Amino acid sequence: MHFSFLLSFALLFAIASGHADHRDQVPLDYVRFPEPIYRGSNGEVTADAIFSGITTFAKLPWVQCLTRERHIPFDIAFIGAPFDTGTSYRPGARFGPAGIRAGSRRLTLYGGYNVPLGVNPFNSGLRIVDCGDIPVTPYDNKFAIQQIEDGHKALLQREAYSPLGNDTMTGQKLSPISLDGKVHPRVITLGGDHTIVLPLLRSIYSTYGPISVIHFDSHLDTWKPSVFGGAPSHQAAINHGTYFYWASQEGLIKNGTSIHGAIRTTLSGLEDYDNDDNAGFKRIEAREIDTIGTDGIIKKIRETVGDGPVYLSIDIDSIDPAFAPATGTPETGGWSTRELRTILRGLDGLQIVSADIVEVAPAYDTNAELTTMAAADVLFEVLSVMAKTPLGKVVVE
Ligand SMILES: [Mn+2]
Repeated sequence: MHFSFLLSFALLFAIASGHADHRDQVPLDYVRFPEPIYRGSNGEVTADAIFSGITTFAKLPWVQCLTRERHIPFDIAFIGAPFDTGTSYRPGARFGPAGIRAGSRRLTLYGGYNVPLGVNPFNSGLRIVDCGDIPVTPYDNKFAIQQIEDGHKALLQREAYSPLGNDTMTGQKLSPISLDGKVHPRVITLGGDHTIVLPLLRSIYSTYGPISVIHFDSHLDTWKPSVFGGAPSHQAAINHGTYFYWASQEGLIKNGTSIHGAIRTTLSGLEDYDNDDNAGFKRIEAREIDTIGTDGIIKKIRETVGDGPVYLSIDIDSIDPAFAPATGTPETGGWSTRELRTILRGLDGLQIVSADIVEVAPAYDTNAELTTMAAADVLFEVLSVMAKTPLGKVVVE
């Protein structure tokens, strides 16, 4: 094959010149934009492809989107942001991207068809890739936060591979919802602690302007630095409990159309809720699952965010530690993995421009990989919702 020839040539050249350039490394079983991984019963692909080889998210093709393959377009990209130096309690989310990828290995074993949503995101015509990780320094938070913003922007500000389709419900022509009128790809970020959402929202703002946020978390994360962390320095004031405070101060969040789900943290006092109101959020308490159920929660979310562009941020600690123990600040009394997945499927049809999952710290996981599997499966629902809904609004004639 032409490409393999070029690749072999590049590798030979690297070896011959004694210059083992990192950029020349590719996974051992690397296949560019393969046919759907599972091809029925003709024996071309066997189950061992799921547990052998180098692991990307859901065994998707690895594209070096930030370096030598920046010319390759895509529709949805997974990218890691291995940052955990904004954590208040248990560190370790820098290993989140690697852990989530390991937990995602089996997503396509049977083909990846999502029965309740009626879609196979891996076979939906979209080009979905794993871009690897944004390089993030563990020594300097200010620098790292800039790296994350730059890395995310470098992906988001490109044009998508596929042209915008028609509205899935009405069949009418769609027009893009971005500020520059172009169709941009969607980025799913694997955290990292929750601090990364500040640079991610800065990137989102550059393409979509102020955004509605759906935030699943046991904690508010809108705390003022004086309340959370004490803010001994300006840099310390930006951490995984305050990033939404800063995002709101910077005008990145659309006030009044954002909402938290699964909240159950203790507070410094009820004034934390006043502060949260001021940051632009409504709240769904974790315990509301017992009264209004998943249907009621879905309804509240949809009524709050409407049909405009929305960013989705999922803290794995929204799930109960019985199901997802490996996280930075676990809180009991959370939702089950099943409940969160049901709620996510209830977002079907929303204009989710990008998403993340954060606070997965694999060192605290069970040997059964409960948390990283939960994280991967949660993202499978997000990916399925994205695959079903093109990012566009119906053109009004
Ligand atoms: Mn959080």
